[in-house]
Amino acid sequence: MLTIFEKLKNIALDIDKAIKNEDLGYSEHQNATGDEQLKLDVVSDTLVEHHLSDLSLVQAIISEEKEEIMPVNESGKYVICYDPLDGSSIVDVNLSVGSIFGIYEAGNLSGSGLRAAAYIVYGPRLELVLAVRGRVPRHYRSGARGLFSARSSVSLNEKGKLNAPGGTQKYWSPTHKAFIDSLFAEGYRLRYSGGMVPDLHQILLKGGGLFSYPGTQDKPKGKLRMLFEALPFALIFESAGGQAIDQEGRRLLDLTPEHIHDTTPCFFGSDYEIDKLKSAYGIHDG
Ligand code: AFP
Repeated sequence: MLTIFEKLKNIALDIDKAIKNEDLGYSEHQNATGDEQLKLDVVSDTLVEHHLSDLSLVQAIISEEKEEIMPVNESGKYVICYDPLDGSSIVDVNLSVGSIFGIYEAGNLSGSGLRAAAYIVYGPRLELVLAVRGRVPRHYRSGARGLFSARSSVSLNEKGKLNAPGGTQKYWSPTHKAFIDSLFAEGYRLRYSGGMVPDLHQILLKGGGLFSYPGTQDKPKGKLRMLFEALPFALIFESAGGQAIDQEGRRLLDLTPEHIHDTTPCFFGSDYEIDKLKSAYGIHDG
């Protein structure tokens, strides 16, 4: 696993350089879910592929930008699912964006098969958060010589102050709207950039809050992809002492996608906000 983490640091440095220097225009392609691909999406995907495809530990890689699974080494122990550049729609206006990685047991592409997860934040600083199942996530930041040094462990308080509500409001259900309004009425502050990596990173480092991307009238199954986005962040939130559930109150880590590009409604937060969400949605534990 350490070899994979070392590779992620190299990927972070390379994609960071590409974001700063490469053309921000569109390529001529769409990705597997029909989104227009930026040239930078393609470059980032190629960089990740280049770094991960020479690891004997890796059986296959699955990219948000690729339709199919890409085999690497048949006897590898892990399958790595990744979103090489999350936040394509905000990179042109110079907001922070990220990369997300889920490291799954080969043969078990599901929440229960997720062994470790990581994300990189390309912001004013380059940062990395790594979580191995059963251990508290670690937070790293790059320094003057590009080397990553450990900052601290990441842990959530019982309750936070931030509210990051995703999706188009006019398509929210009345239940969801009433719930989001009730958090603001309690004093929660709006923090939403349109990039799940910086939005969730902010909640994690500030000790709590809620990020939601519900099923909506226009996207009943939500927007965020299970293998590349929702499950990796679920592992990171649970490892930090928080919760991550879907709209029926199921732990995201109990879910299994039918297809590699499946999406799910998802909610990430500290205990207080997730418990409040469950009661607003009429979800009973057990
Ligand atoms: P893009 O990569 O197309 O910018 O999408 C980013 C994202 O998948 C995720 O990072 C955001 O949280 C979410 O979409 C924002 O979606 P809305 O704009 O619908 O709230």
